[in-house]
Amino acid sequence: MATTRTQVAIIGGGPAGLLLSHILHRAGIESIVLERQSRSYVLERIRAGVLEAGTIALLRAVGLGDRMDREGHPHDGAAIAWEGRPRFFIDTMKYTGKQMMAYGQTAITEDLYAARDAAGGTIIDQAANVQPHDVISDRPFVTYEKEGLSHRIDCDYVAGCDGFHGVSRASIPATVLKTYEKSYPFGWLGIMSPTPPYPDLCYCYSSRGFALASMRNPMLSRYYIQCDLDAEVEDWPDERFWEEFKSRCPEDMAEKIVTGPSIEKSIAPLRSFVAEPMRYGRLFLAGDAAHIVPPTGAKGLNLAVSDVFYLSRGLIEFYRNGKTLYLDCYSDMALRRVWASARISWWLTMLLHRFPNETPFEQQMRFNQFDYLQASAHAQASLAEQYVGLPFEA
Ligand code: FAS
Ligand code: PHB
Repeated sequence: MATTRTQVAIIGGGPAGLLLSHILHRAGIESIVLERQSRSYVLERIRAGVLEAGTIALLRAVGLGDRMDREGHPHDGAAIAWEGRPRFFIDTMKYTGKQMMAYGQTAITEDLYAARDAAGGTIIDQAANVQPHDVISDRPFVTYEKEGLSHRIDCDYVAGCDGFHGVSRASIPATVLKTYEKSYPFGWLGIMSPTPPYPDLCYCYSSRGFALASMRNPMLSRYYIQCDLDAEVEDWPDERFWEEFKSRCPEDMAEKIVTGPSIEKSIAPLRSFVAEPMRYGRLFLAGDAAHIVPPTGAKGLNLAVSDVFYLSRGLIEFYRNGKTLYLDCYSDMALRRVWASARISWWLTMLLHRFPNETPFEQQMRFNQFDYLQASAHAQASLAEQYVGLPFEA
């Protein structure tokens, strides 16, 4: 078995793993990223699209802001179009002085790959059967297979950035790990189309179900509609999607939707999931490996970024001055922000979707919640500060 050594072994080459490797490199700390898939496979996945203010600031601070600032689309908030009620705007600029940014996860991953390549970073793609070992000792290591050969990486720490279906969380004993989960009785059918997007980020509440208009760039639109859990992409030819989408938004908005062929179409189930603690010995979980939020609040990718902020701060403190204060409080600090994002994502999901078999009383509660939002500057300020992203620092 070929053996190498690094300071931090990172399992997973998505946004969390690549960003962690990038930030550690800038602090002179070595890492190796082990990614199960090929680079093209990782880059073909269509995922998040909206960045919180904290993510924007961090990407700029670590030298990843140029393309984002050139090609991203800043937003002073997001609109909520509610059937039969006045348009509402989550005005993050008015209440927090901060903006969101529409800039796709694919672009961020491309930027991260480019930065790691430029720095001579080690990303091992198509690494099979990656396994962390001895993580509660002070000499952990990771094994993997590639092209029929077995490899071992000795390290000081292991970062589990391998997403919801990864191996890292699964390697924490059930006697240690506590998980919390909620599944929603619907999914999101998303399409990407090479058309000029609707100008605003707009969430729509309709008696027919939820819809969302978003974007990636001036010629790339991203749209979603709530769909049944058993829906199949094949049941949704473009024509049917566009007709249904327009039927869920107000007329003045529907008129502005530029339809076109879809270049990507997929269905994602919605779930809330949190695993505690996010540390087990010298293994640290970050990103979807530790938590999943329904995309209604545009929080998933942004939570991965704040996890990496806390974890990189702890690792840098250790390698710079041998202290482990930030590593020791990593799980608590990350989880405080995880739960806040999990709650607002759940709250927006409950507010904006039609639930099968909901009672008239439950519908009235939803309508009144929206009316209160319209009427109260305090409620608007509270939603705005959570939507734009709570500060990373406690
Ligand atoms: P990722 O899942 O992105 O990356 C984990 C990486 O680890 C993957 O590349 C995987 O191949 C690799 N891996 C897994 N197991 C491994 C193993 N055993 N060995 C080695 N590598 C392994 N968030 C939003 O904010 N807005 C959205 O609209 C949105 N839409 C989404 C749609 C879908 C279908 C999904 C699944 C997620 C969506 N998300 C959205 C959330 C998403 O953006 C995640 O929050 C984000 O990808 C988190 O990044 P990572 O934690 O790096 O996890
Ligand atoms: C997206 O652009 O993919 C997007 C935007 C806002 C969300 C979820 C997804 O809440």
